[in-house]
Amino acid sequence: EGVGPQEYTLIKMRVLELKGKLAALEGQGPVFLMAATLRPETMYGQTNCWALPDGDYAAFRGLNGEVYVMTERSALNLSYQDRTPVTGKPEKLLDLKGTDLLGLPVRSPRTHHDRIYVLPLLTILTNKGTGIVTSVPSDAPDDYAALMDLVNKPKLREKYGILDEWVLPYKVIPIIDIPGFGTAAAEKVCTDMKIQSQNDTKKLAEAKQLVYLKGFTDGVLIVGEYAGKKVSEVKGLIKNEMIAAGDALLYSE
Ligand code: A2H
Repeated sequence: EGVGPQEYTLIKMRVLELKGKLAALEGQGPVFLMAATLRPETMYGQTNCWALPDGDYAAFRGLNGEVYVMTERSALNLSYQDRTPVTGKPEKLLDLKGTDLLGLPVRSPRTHHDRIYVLPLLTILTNKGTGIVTSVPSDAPDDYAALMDLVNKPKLREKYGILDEWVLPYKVIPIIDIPGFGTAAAEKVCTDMKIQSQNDTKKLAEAKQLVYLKGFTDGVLIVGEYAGKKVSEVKGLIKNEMIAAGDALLYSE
């Protein structure tokens, strides 16, 4: 990666039912999965969220009596950024595996659906961000390819215990128009490049380059209160509004 720190926006996704192992967090305060993104302006297009099934996660005491679920490494970084109660000492409440998170219903800011579900993404790196990723298949080629894997491969859903109703009702939501790419740029690029799965990493890296840059420089939002505005003009505004509303935090690493 480049020189200097990378700044992410952590999107706070409220867990709506403390199922399975998370039942141990009952009474500890509102529980949030903390998804790291570089594209806060795309949150209108979320269809699900991602965790790494084999990944190690934990629940930590956050600000204002809240609970944050993320990797231990990212919780430590966040604590040094004064976004946990004690600097340099994140208080761990519960160890979790990615498999404990799969199928949890969450409510995420600016999302069209009242609830979206945690699904498996096998290409998540645990040494980047929080290990939780939000899914915007209209604009992120990785998200589109991984969602199509789950839609098209019942065996894959079965392997991870993913119910059809967590996946199949959630279609790509057009949110940004990019001249030459249309309103579902990631879908177009994945189709044009014949990307077959989330493991098509070389092609996906190329696809990502293409739509990421174009989306920022030429993209125009087509939903929400900034519909008609260029992404480059409103990205910072949307990010700051979510932070002010308590729906997001800044995080650097
Ligand atoms: B982005 P960079 Cl719409 N492992 O958010 C793998 N990928 C991760 C991750 C991890 N541990 N943590 C975050 N990410 C994803 C939205 C998005 C993103 C859109 C379009 C492009 C895009 C919705 N997913 O990223 O390596 C997150 O996905 C393209 C670069 O730090 C995060 O932003 O450059 C991005 O990768 C961070 O990637």
